[in-house]
Amino acid sequence: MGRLVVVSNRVPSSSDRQQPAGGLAVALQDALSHGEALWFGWSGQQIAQAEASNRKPSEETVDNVTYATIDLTHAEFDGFYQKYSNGILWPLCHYRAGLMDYSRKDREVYLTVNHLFAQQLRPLLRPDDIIWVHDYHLFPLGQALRDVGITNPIGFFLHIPFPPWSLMKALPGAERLMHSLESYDVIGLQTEDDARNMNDGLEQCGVQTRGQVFPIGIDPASFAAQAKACEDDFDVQRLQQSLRGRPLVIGVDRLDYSKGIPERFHGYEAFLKRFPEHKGKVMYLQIAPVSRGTVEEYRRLKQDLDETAGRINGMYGDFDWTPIRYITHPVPRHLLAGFYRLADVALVTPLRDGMNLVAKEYVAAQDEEDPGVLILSHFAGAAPEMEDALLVNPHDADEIADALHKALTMTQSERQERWERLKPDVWRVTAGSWARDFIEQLVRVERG
Ligand code: ADQ
Repeated sequence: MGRLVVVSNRVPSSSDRQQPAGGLAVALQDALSHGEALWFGWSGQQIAQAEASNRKPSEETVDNVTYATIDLTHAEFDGFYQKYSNGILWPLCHYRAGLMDYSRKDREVYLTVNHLFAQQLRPLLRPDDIIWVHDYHLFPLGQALRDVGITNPIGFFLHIPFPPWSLMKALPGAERLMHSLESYDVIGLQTEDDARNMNDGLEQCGVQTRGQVFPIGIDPASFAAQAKACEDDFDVQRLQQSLRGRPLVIGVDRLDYSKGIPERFHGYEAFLKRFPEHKGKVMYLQIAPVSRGTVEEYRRLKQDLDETAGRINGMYGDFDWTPIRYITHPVPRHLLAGFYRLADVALVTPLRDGMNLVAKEYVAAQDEEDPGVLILSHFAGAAPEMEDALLVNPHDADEIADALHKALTMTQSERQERWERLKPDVWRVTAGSWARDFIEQLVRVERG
């Protein structure tokens, strides 16, 4: 096999690479460690239009991996990243067409940046490279690479859901987008539902290619070891002492409307109302670092959450008890692992999610003698593999309330049985196996 070339919107910075905080960097760690590799994408830097004409990728090689990045102009960042990727494709793929703020101009910028990626990547490519493109920012990159003469095998993986064609076609130019997918040799999606939706769309548009399912996982062994090693960490101990023997319910999400955090707060409120015996006797910690804070919809969400948490704390709290501890800054990964292990219950209730790695991390972090309970939304991509979690409809506050009560009163033996049944899948489908399976398919294409 030739070199593996990964293309994603963002390339992790050198500090992110030293301590990858989840996401793609962690998932690809294993795949990038075998042989020579190139990772190409946006640097995260913005430049003025005047500096754009003589742009060239800047390259940095660390061990066997070369990281090549380009800067985007302010207008490219705005149209490609903020508006089209995060203001149109993200809501639409999460079944929220109503939040889509479409403009033809942004679509043009999106296509232009995809062509820019192709032009800038082309001189760095070798004839025997295999190319792996990631996520919705780069749907048309395969086509753009073919347009500049690249004939290498190209794969595409979509990390987020793919909606039914009846919804997807609300996107002006959706058919063109589906046709552009024909340039890929392998297309990967997270779940059977996503693959069915995409394949139906491809069929309706008369496109021959088809998507396949490659569910993503975590590195459970190292995550479990990290969680255990963190038990005595100063900050984990601080959290434990602050609980004063009360059970801990934890939520960990990027602050995003797809994660269902307001609905979760309402579920917790319904729980306090309907099961008052838990008042003052439980702690709910929600960690939700601000993401995409410059997009209007995300600002509105943050305001809504600030208000809802404040209202619930004001209404149900007491002078010695705060119902929701809510923080909007990130927590280092090793501490997260320790917090998960300490938590008696995890609330993972997205309205729609490609996979949701937090659910898998929570299972991996548990103490097998005394595991906690996972409450998981039916609409997380992880749900079909995790039927022994307490599965809930996140839109139903009472269902979340019932699940919380059930989790907090569950016997130790039931908790153990459920966890024993959740564990094998988390250990079987890992980040490493996901990347290996996908790359194997691409290599098969290369061999013809
Ligand atoms: P995300 O939407 O970012 O990813 P998710 O899979 O839950 O969602 O989390 C990715 C990583 O970020 C996890 O490793 C998690 O620990 C970390 N993370 C989340 N919240 C955090 C917090 N508050 N503090 C610190 N770290 C936090 C997208 C898709 C998902 C899909 C992944 C991978 O939206 O559905 O599972 O890609 O394909």
